[in-house]
Amino acid sequence: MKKRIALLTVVLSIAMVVFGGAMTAYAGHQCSTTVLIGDVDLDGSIDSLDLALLYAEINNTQPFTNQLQYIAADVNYDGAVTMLDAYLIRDYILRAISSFPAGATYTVYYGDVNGDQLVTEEDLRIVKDYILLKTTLTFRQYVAADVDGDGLVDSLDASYINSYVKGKRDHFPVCP
Ligand SMILES: [Ca+2]
Ligand SMILES: [Ca+2]
Ligand SMILES: [Ca+2]
Repeated sequence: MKKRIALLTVVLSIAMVVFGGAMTAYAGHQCSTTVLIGDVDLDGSIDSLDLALLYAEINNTQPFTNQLQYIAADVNYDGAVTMLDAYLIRDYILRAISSFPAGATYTVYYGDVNGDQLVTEEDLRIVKDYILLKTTLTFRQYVAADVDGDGLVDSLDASYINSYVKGKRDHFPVCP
């Protein structure tokens, strides 16, 4: 029995070193947030409330207040929030389908605008181009670029990303 406990302790210690190391590397890497696809009100479950909010957005009676809602609502992953998404969420609630074309979740890596899961000069360039009206951002890029989480992508975000790329900061204001 004692041997077993000793063995368990060793295994747990190894696991802690391995996972602890991975978590440290991850935290130093960058922060992220994961959205449940179909969960339009971002409350963690997919139900008729999500469908109601989606209809309100499509009909322009009550536009989304959080950019993450667009990511959650675009369940067919075509880059737009339309009735096609509403039909799929309805079918999901009715259990006619069990998954979405966009998958189960989507993870936003803050500062990573080009989607390579790194924050580099390339991301900074895209954000600067957006500020100068030289390019547009998809809503997935928009959320990633808003590194201070104020709902806008502006020169403040660019300066945070610049500091991050230059190694002068190791996290963004939006990170927990
Ligand atoms: Ca929900
Ligand atoms: Ca869509
Ligand atoms: Ca911002």
